[in-house]
Amino acid sequence: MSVDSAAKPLTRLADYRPPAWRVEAIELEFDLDALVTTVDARLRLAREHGDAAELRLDGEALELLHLDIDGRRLGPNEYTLAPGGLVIHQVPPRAVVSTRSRIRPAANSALEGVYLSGSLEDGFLLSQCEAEGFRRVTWCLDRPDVLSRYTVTLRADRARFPVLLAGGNPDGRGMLDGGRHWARFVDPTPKPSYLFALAAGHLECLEDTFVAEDGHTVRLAIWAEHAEIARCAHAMACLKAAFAWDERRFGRRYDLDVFHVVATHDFAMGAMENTGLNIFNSKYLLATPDQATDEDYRHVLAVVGHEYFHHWSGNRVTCRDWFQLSLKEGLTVYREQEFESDLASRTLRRIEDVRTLWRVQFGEDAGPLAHPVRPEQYAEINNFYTATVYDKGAEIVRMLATLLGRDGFRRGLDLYFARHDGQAVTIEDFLAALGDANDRDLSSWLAWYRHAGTPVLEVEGHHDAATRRFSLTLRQRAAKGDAVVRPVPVAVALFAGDGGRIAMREGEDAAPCRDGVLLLDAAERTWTFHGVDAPPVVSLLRGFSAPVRLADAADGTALALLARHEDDGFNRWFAGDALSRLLFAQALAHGRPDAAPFEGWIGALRAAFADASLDPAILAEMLTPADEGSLAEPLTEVDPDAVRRARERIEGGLAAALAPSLMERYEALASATEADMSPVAQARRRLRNRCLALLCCADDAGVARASRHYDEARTLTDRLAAMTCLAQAGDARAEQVLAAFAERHAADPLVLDKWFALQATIPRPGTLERVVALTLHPAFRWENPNKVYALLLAFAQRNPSVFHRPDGAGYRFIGDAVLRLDAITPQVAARLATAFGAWRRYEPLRRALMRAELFRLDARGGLSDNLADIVRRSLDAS
Ligand code: B3K
Ligand code: ZN
Repeated sequence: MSVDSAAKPLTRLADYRPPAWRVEAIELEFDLDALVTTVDARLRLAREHGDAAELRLDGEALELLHLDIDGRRLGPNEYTLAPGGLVIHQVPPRAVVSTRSRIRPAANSALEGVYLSGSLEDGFLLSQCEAEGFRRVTWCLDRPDVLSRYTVTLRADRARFPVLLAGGNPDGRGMLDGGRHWARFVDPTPKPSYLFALAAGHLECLEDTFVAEDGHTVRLAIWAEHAEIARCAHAMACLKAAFAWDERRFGRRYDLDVFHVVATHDFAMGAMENTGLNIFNSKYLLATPDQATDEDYRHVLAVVGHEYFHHWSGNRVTCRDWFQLSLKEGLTVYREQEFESDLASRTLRRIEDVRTLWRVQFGEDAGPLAHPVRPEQYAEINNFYTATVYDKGAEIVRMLATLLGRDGFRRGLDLYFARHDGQAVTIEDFLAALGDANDRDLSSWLAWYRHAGTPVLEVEGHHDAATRRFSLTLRQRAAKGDAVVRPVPVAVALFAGDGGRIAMREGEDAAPCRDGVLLLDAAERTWTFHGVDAPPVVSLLRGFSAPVRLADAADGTALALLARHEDDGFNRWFAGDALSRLLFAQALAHGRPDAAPFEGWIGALRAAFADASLDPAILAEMLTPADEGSLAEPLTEVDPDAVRRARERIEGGLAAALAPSLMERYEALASATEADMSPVAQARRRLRNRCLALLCCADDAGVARASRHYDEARTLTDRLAAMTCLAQAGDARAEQVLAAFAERHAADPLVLDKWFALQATIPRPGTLERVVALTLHPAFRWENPNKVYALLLAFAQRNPSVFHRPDGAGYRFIGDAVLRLDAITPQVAARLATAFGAWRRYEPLRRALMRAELFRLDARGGLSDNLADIVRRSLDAS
């Protein structure tokens, strides 16, 4: 296949047409079996638009056994089977189309449609439909704007599949002849096909109830295999918290009688929000202190919340087409962020989100895979579940919430949900509802959805001592050089030289500023503040109020002042981070950072150590310079070895300068090793482990301390922290500890994933050979996405100096892995292949090698649509 010939034709937003047919109801009957499952489908159809009698149904990997219309069997000349679908030539305006087909779950390694999790003997069956997997279940109109009522009957051998589950409310169950049984589920609310789900097998249940404010009681059931059901208690607590929070904060109630969640180890992503039957990657559901890290505990909270919040932002109000994906994902990520912020630490969650935004989304937006939050076209929609759609989409929602204020935003969302309940809508509908509820025209916000690229914010301050006025000019420049103006809320505070806040009194002639937020709604605007005695230090983008890059070369003295005195926790961290980036740039350019800003940084960190009110988790973040990927992101001609050396200088300098404080704090936090999973205990562990890691950079005593830390560890978090220090230091004890760890956790795939990832990210020359050897480890399975992500994606994304080895061996290894995976799970192969996306930003040797690797993949031919799309876009874009 050549670069020019995409395998799959493009789907374009401009070509959207409402569906010609409505599917009022779907009745599905499954005779479940791992090898061959039979699916009977009855679609009650009504023609909605046009008078064409032809009906095209989507279908993939289905074996059609027969096809009836209104009870009459169709002959072979009455329909045409084509790749990807079935065309029935004559269908009356109202008709019941029935199909019987065969599917083969155990042979389905794509992890879309119905497939088998675990072994043929005792694994269980489950489904994944978003975005276009329902067409692998049965013949259908597989598009999100076709909403239907679902009645699902499952039949199976009772001994082999004792539990039968589908979305919706239970509607009867019973025994059949021959040891078989059945169960029926009815979903009273019309839904799109991507939200269909089933699960069947040996599953055990953890049950609880949630009683809503109006007394409605929901049965909550988390299902997992026998060995894992005891690890679901945290997830249940999170689920109840999510129900309560969405009711309190956004007035959202759950309307079905049951809410099921199923855990599987075989899942290509995090989790899936199918109505009434969420399906989760075990990684985001199971958590006990010995088998999950603090980070896992928080991820479970966030993902359980996220999927539940989709019940309204996604399911009850869904997307008209897949171009609108961010309508549900951006909004739901925002809701998830708020959930965790309200329940745990707002500042910490914001720091983590912004770190990810910079590292992943800004990079994506600057490279060949860049696309608008609402793309205009796609070849393969599965490749658009990206940081741009999710995280930049959430940033847009966050800006709107900032603009409208807490109450205004709530009013807007209330109207959006009330107006569009039961509909499939667009981003325009969302903006209209938020605007109507607040008497504002928000149409200019569409610019954020329509245009790719990260805007640059230029800032100019001017102080006039005579009039005691300070004027601040903000200017926006679109990254791609176009003239698009986006509304940019810039939250600002002014600080005096002694670190005190200066009140922002605006002049009458100025553009309005509400609660310190300046709305830059033009290419350029100026605000004038009165009563300012001396040139102030401006703290910009407080709370990271807009997803933009700041243009100005940072002033080290001003940043050091903010890193000490900002009372917005995020911007205090932000200033320190900007300062460390400045030092990194100096180290990269001339081998070492300049003394004065380095002292300023260390001084601010010393002050942070002395600040008893500072959350230990935030101090830990202040002590963590950006990773190599994030530091390299704004660079051109990247040399990953040079980036690594420069970062090590900064981190090593920090460790040396602060060693006594690090040591003292490390000792003082000894009690943080207890297996207490409260946020306070987690924050203390986070700081203690950060001190440990920095002390390891400082001297050999640090490595001995890590070894002791491992022996004394009471939590998985501590054990991994110590093992990482030993492995990264190349210490002799590392191999022994790694082996003991693998033995201890041999039966636990999730913990072994961490062991794989830890080794894949050791930034030492022999790591590639280690990773190659680990692909032969008995616990590694190419069919299992978690394993692939833990070993291969972690290597490609989080070990830049080894993945980018100048001999190209890292590229060749990942290229081979991509090809191998493409024959198994194309989605996973495509995701891994994005590791080559940024090839243009590297120095000439690596650039040529990465490009050659992409050409090699392309030349192979027969690639899946998923992979072909990533390869083509990576090479194509100018
Ligand atoms: N909606 C799913 C993602 C589906 C991905 C399909 N390739 C999970 C989520 O965002 O909640
Ligand atoms: Zn989601």
